[in-house]
Amino acid sequence: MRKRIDIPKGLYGITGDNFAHGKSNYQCVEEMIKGGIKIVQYRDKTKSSGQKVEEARAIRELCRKNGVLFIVNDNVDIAMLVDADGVHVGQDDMSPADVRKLLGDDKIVGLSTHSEEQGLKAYNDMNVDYIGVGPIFPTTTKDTAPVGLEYLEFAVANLHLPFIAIGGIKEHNIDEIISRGAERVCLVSDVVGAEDICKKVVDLSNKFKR
Ligand code: TZP
Ligand code: MG
Repeated sequence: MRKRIDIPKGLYGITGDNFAHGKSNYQCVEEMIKGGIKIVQYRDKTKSSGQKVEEARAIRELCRKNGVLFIVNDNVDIAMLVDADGVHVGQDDMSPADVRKLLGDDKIVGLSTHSEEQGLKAYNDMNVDYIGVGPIFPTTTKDTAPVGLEYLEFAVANLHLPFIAIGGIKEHNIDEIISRGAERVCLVSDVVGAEDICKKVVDLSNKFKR
């Protein structure tokens, strides 16, 4: 049976150039990497597939040069084309088992979960290397109702696979997440919307060290 691939602890980066005050996704990822981020997901819900391939390919090379894991959201075809390290899917996307069939055992498959039931199902599915747990707090970045801290607490206690706490998390409330035992956290708008993304990543990463 395959073993789950380990996922770096600390901050998990996601692109979102709509929050980035004119910076491109590439520029945002450059700054995230300077700040020390070790895993980045390419997520873009508006560009054409041609534009996404071009952008993903460039960011993939940037990540490779810097030893940073590169994950593609939704598009298994784009992930395969650019030789990404993995794919992240949601509950309504291609199933983790089908993604696994396409990618093989050596790539990372991540799955968004929004409830205890979905979390338990993913925990029992060895095709899934990590899960997203959220949105913890209200967010405008994704159209899903917040699940609250209860699901996070359930995940810490019961789901022994790497999970990324996500959704409405900001510098001012990340301590509530880390203090509950989350070892991996993603902040989309707070990071890419920061004036100095590199400094933001450094400051947030320091919060895991206390
Ligand atoms: N999945 C669950 S919440 C979310 C995703 C991609 C968006 C999180 O964005 P933000 O800006 O950190 O609330
Ligand atoms: Mg999706």
